[in-house]
Amino acid sequence: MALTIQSAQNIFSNTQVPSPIPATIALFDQLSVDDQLAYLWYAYTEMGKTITPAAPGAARLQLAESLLTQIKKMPQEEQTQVMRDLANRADAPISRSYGFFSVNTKLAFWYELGELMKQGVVTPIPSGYQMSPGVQVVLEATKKLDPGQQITVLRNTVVNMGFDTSDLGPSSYPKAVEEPAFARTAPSISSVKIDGVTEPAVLSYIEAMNADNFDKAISLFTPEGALQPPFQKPIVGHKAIAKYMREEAQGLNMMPKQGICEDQPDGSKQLKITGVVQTPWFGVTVGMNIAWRFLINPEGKIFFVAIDMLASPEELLNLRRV
Ligand code: EQ3
Repeated sequence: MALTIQSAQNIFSNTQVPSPIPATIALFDQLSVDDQLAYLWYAYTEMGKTITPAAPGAARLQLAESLLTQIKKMPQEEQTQVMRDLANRADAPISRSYGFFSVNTKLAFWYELGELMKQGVVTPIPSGYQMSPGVQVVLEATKKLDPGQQITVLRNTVVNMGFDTSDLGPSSYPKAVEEPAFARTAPSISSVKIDGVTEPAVLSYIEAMNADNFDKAISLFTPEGALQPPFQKPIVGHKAIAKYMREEAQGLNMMPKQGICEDQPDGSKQLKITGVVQTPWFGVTVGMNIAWRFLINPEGKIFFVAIDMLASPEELLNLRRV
């Protein structure tokens, strides 16, 4: 039987535990725009007591510089309006430009705005703002998450801001810019060992990703292969996966620990591997507990891999189907 992405998405589904991240984001989405901005400020400053992101390099900040310069020159009311537009995904000039930014440029933009807020150059909370009880509910839900889950909530809210440019025609796209490289925080491990797993495609995948060697990683996929990032739809085909990896997978440190491999009657293999991933934004200070679910075709190529955020550290050992 031919492999399909739809059936691949369900492999090991009965070993999965629902993550608390989407529920927290759903609570956030219900807040008014001013409450969302206030929540982000409180959550970020609270988190900053224990973990802080690394400052983005000059090259990355340069991509956001023109917007930041405009905002710095604005009176307070206008600054607040820009932030409301971003949170509202409004079709306003700055929100539209932001909508074209890559994920990491969006994060760098907010990182810098956060610094300007700490310096008192930009106002964090709209003047006369009264906090609604809903903010406290989302903050309490956030406190219960582990640091890896907290930074995922923050990241996803930042990614979802700005005007949705996906439906605009290619003629409106700004000139594509090369993603600046992240400096690696740890030397990549050259020989990967995963308890219970010897599948060459999987070991080579981790090795290539830990060296930012995306050409090598892509060559391990079938031409119609797919990669499904956490809480997203599968990204299909070499070209789309390569674009995604260059934008979002640079500088990651992947530390798979254990896994299982199940041979299928058609010669394909299904593997589930759990371990920890570090992002260059937080380096060794935050480990995200994740799972990779691989479907390897009979020729040893990756047909599908899903990356899932785990609900709890206990789930790291939750490999068997029940
Ligand atoms: C200024 C302030 C505070 C207030 C204002 O009102 C609003 C906002 C938004 C503010 C600023 C907020 C800021 C600066 C937030 C910054 C958040 C950051 C830097 C978050 C970074 C998170 C990074 C994460 C969660 C990365 C996760 C990566 C993973 C899980 C990668 C997995 C992958 C693997 C393992 C693969 O094998 C394939 C690729 C893939 C990438 C999917």
